[in-house]
Amino acid sequence: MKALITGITGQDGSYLTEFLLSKGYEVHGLIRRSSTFNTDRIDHLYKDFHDAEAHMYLHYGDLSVSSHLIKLLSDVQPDEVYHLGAQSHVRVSFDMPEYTGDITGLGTLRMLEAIHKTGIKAKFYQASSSEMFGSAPAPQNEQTPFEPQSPYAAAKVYSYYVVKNYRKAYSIFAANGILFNHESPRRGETFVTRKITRAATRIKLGLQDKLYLGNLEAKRDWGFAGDFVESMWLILQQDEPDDFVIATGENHSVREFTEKVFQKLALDYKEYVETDARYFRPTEVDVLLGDSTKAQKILGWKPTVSFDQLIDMMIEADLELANKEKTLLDAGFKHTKNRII
Ligand code: NDP
Ligand code: GDR
Repeated sequence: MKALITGITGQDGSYLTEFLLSKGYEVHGLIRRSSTFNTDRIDHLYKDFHDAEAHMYLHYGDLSVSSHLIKLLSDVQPDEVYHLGAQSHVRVSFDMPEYTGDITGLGTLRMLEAIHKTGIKAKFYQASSSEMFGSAPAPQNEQTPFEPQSPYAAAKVYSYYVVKNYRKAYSIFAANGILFNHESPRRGETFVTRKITRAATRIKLGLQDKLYLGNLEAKRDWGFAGDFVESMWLILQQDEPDDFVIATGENHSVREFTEKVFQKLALDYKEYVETDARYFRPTEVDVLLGDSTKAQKILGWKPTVSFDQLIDMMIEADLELANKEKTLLDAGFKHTKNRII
């Protein structure tokens, strides 16, 4: 089987690639040209294409250019397409609304049009999001009406509906996985969980003094990315295309997450955490809590990693990173990374 993944360099793309390779798939990924390396998360999976053991192939392109997508689909002829590529940061979508609409919204339409125009019989997975529920009361399931609260969420709602439309209009196997927040040691460092585990571990080792956050009262249903990518595959193994909510069914506030991380490092978060207005959103999503009964029944999917295990996993990985940084500093090297987040 052949899979094509957009967003292969992202958190989910890397876990999904590992998962599909372990199932014997040949995996093709769309990557953007960048002046710095952007393949950190998949470097461990890469083998030179001359190597007989190579099963992952990368192709340059961009979701803003239809011709790239049409060519890629014609060249690869995938059985399954996992469309994960997006401008995925909610706060940033307020700063870059038009770009977010173009990539996160129209990018999906371009992918579907490419499947339609090339006539390829690929199954299509769309990375829909719990952000689409926005201010709708919790718990949220497949019947909950969308009330998007950001340009990002509005773009995902657009994508959700074009998926349903192409399914009906052209009989394309196109399905939405409506995934609630999922995290891991590979989570981007500007998303709140990783920002917290990264900062707390650096504070523990004396590499940082303060952590500046936005709204501490927002509640999210946080799961482990490794569990969640499996649901993407299960959704495409069904006989009929359908839409599924994927969530743990448990939520916690940002404050609770922060307190727990610092506590596990024997620190009191109140001594280190301050709020900064720049991290608040013009419109916030206060409470997300997913009801994934349908996925559990039909897909047989359920999460395996608990909230506490997820935090432990992220702390362990970030402690190792902070230790490396400290070792370099102690040996006289300069700070290797100054982040703007
Ligand atoms: P990331 O932000 O980690 O990854 C986004 C990916 O999209 C990266 O590979 C990025 O490439 C790629 N990308 C961005 N812009 C373009 C472009 N113009 N052309 C081609 N590729 C592009 O996201 P996640 O892995 O966390 O999420 C995967 C998908 O799932 C996203 O669509 C996200 O919106 C959605 N989602 C995520 C959830 C989560 O909790 N993680 C929950 C629900 C939905 P590069 O590396 O070059 O930047
Ligand atoms: P989210 O994730 O917006 O849910 O989108 P994020 O981790 O960015 O925010 C979660 C909550 O934490 C609050 N918060 C902060 N957030 C960030 N990034 N930085 C801060 O300093 C901070 N302080 C408080 C936010 O206000 C919010 O309430 C993620 C992305 O992966 C989307 O692509 C995906 O669709 C959704 O999850 C489901």
